[in-house]
Amino acid sequence: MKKWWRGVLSVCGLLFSCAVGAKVENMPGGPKVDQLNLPEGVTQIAQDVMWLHWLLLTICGLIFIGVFGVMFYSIWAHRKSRGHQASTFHEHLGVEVAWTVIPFIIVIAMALPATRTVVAMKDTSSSDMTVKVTGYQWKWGYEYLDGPASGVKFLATLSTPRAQIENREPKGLYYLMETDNHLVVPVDKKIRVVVTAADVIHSWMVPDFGVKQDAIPGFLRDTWFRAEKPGIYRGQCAELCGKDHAFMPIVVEVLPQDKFDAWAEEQKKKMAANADDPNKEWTAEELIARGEKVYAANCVACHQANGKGVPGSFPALDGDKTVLGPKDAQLDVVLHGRPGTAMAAFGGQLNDVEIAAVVTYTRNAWSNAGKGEDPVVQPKDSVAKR
Ligand SMILES: [Cu+2]
Repeated sequence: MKKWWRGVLSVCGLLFSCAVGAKVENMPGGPKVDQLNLPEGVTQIAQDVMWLHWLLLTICGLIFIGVFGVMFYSIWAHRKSRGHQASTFHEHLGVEVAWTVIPFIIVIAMALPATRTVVAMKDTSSSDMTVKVTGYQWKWGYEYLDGPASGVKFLATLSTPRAQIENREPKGLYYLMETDNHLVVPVDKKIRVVVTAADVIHSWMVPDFGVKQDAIPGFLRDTWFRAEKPGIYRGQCAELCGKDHAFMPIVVEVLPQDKFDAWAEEQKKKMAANADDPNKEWTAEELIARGEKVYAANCVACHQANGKGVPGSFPALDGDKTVLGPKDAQLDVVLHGRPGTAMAAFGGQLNDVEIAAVVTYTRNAWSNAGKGEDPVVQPKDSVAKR
């Protein structure tokens, strides 16, 4: 056997054994193993998009074969060695009309069904429910504007453990495609989605719904879907939005109406129970315990769990002079961000209890404990600094 052939065989063997060893499975609601086609989808729009995709691809494929077939045949059949002479005619009315009219007809034939689907995608009228979606670096915020869950709002953050991301643990089935909270909607209802962003451009994409809408700061864009089957569907941010662009997945749970109503009731009760009172005095222990959770959900991606940051990109908080200095300066940075850097303004996403808790946490975590000024920051300090 030739040497190179043996090399090819061993590489193939290696690839095959990796594929077997890794035991990759289909991700329910997400991509399938070796999936090449678009997902079947659970909305009319998704099915229309799939049909259009194949229609247009087929037309383009036939044109490709036709044009290149004629070209290669002509080159082969009229080659010089056969004694062919180049013809020298100029202007041919019949040919010129044909190559104008035929492509025009093809373009119109392709545009008609495509336009019908694009118009249907943009028709958000007479919806049953409206949800506002806000893109943040790097998570999604959801707010129910009407319907049984009216007033319910929450953030959906990546829930894949850091240990899997840092290769300290084997990767799970839903690696980077799972969130702590799901957008929950009723089945067979027209859900209008109003999309915006708080920092940079993101894009809210759920392939199974045939939905992909840019989230642009300062603008409201809307789209819609009507999921025909209950289940969990997964998507991702589809507009490059910075370091953790790949870490802000979308999980949508479609429930039967009665289950959705029960979920809405439960969320409202939970929100009432968790409503934070910014006038309450908290103990240091309470603030630190709450702050640790806020830190894990909002700060850990850049400043890291050990507070050391990422040298050259994101500053350490462990031993940082703002964190150890007067509380007002740190509150100002956390509430309003630091212009010209990646430090976002968290005043719009977190309430005053969460802000005070996370600031208190950073002042008492790692080697900062007992070193700085103002070790305990109360929610009312955050209110005053807004
Ligand atoms: Cu994004």
